[in-house]
Amino acid sequence: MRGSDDYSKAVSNHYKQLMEYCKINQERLDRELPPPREDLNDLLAERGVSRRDFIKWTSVMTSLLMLPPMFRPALATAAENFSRLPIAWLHFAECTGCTEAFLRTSYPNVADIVLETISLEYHETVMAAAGHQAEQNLEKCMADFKKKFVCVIEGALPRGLNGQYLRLGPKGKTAIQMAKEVTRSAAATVCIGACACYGNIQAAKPNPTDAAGISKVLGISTVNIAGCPPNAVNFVGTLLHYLMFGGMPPLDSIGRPIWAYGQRIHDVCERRSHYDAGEFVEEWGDDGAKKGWCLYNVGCKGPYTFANCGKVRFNDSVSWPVMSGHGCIGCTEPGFWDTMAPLEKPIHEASIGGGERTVDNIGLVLTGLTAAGVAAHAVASAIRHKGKDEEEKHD
Ligand code: FSX
Ligand code: SF4
Ligand code: F3S
Repeated sequence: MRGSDDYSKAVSNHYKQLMEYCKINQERLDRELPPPREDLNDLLAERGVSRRDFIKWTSVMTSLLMLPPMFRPALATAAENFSRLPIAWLHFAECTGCTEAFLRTSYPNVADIVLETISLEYHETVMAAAGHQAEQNLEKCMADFKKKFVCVIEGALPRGLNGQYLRLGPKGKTAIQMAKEVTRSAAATVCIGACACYGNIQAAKPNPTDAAGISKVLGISTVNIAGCPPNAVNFVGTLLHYLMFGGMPPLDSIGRPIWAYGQRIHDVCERRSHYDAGEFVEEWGDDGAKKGWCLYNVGCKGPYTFANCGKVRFNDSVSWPVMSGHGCIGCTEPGFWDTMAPLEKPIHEASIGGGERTVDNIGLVLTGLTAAGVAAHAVASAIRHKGKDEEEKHD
């Protein structure tokens, strides 16, 4: 009994300290960041979102970020400060589907409205400026907000022909050159989408441009919001954490925030009971498909994939791939597409472990890897040491 009392006391002290840390950080940001560009409360009212709905959303986000309810007001403040965080958003080798998915939502929820207030100092798809003027915007952002802005990157970096497959801007810089320059002056680098995180389709065999993800090409640590496209909630939540604690949330061993990518799709899937009962869809449209059985035999890669898609869903939480009847194709994992092919057939498990029903063993190994990643990252540590590491690397 005494042991459990001591434990509760230790937990409560830990959260009190974390709250203190959060307060200090929010006061610091208040002094350092520019004034809000948008009034979130006005915007929410304009879109018909009541204060009550906003409070409900802050409770959900607080619990998604694995924080106790006492952090809800601090999260609300972070959401109101979202438009104060300067962002330089770069596009390299990709389809722009990530930006499209974030900006074109038909039924914007609170996370989408918060995202609308984002302070984009530079974003090739949505800014009005072009050519030299656009480049000046980027240079101004780097000078005015040195080590205070966040660099967001969509797309992979082609390394072939000395980076010449992708040249950008009026000076024709290679994507690699541009990425180096901007990430060097940023407080943090957040990769949006599988392309920036791990290379994705550009890096699929035969990879003629020798493309790869940002972290691999530049040798820096990045926060990887994986997925093709990723869920806007995972991006917004990660930046809210930054606005609360001044650092990124704990990451797994491949740079993904644990709060969003710490669970295996297969372990929280609504069709899991059918997997356990051996009830599988064998062909599109068969009886099993009509009954909502497990999609493993038609290629579901949920057993090898870590993400919160089943929990947060897409399009204002309406659905997610498995719910709509197609298996997960593993878009949040490195090596997607190659390692997840064939997409509509099971992977031949002999090549990754052997024998029948190795799925559960694979899950245990993958979960172990994630746990190792968690242990390697303390809250807010990813960024605080980054500036120093980066300067050493680039010098
Ligand atoms: Fe990649 Fe995003 Fe997929 Fe596309 O930019 S993650 S191909 S949705 O657009 O980078
Ligand atoms: Fe769900 Fe796919 Fe796992 Fe089946 S294999 S339980 S559909 S995640
Ligand atoms: Fe991608 Fe699978 Fe989620 S395909 S969107 S990780 S369900």
